[in-house]
Amino acid sequence: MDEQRRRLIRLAAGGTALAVLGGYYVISDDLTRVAQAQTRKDGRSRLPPGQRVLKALKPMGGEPGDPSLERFQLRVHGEVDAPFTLTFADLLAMPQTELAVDVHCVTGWSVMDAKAKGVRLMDLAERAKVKPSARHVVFEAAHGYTANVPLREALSPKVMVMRELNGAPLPRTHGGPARALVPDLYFWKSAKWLTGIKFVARDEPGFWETRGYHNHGDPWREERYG
Ligand SMILES: Nc1nc2c(c(=O)[nH]1)N[C@H]1C(S)=C(S)[C@@H](COP(=O)(O)O)O[C@H]1N2
Ligand SMILES: [Mo]
Repeated sequence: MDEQRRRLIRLAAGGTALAVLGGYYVISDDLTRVAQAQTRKDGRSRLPPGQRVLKALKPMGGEPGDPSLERFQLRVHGEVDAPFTLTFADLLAMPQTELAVDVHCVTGWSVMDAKAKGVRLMDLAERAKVKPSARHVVFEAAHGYTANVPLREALSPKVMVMRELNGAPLPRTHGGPARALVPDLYFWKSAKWLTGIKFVARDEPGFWETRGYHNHGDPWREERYG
């Protein structure tokens, strides 16, 4: 991992960095206190340790993919019996799920209650007939960005291919036309400009996982770096 990013993460985790990577963020101390006092249905604290709450999701950069809905393709493949490729129209024709989710960036900010709409990964996995040999999911995005997630966690009903944010088409800066959304792992796992979902038997650490980030990335265990 490059030294500048490492330093930014250290600053953000310490609560002092407000200007981070390509924009500045308004951290709300009030929203942070509210979230810290709440408990999730699964018993975990609403806000993972070392995080502070931002009012709205901020674009964190990355190399954007093709914005065209006509050319959009999502390939579902790997350790499956029935691989397929979806157009954007195909994606819209699948059952749609709407969720309010909290997301947690490794640099120290969280956003609570973002409204996400899209297709659950578990529905795509069912359609692809995932083989028993599959153990991990690799999200594949434009320009070679990838992120790995254990299969069991990827099949959580909260994990989706997201195409709307807060009632509007997912902005390109946030990964539109469609991105992965894995709310319970650090946000780098949620690959923007998604092009593929690959099921694999053996783990394949992704873009950040091979650059110093933790291979798993659980915010409640502060699995920030490897
Ligand atoms: N394709 C792609 N996806 C990506 C990234 C990226 O650089 N490229 N960055 C990741 C990181 S580090 C974060 S924190 C989130 C940021 O998402 P946002 O820009 O919508 O806030 O996207 C993740 N997904
Ligand atoms: Mo990030």
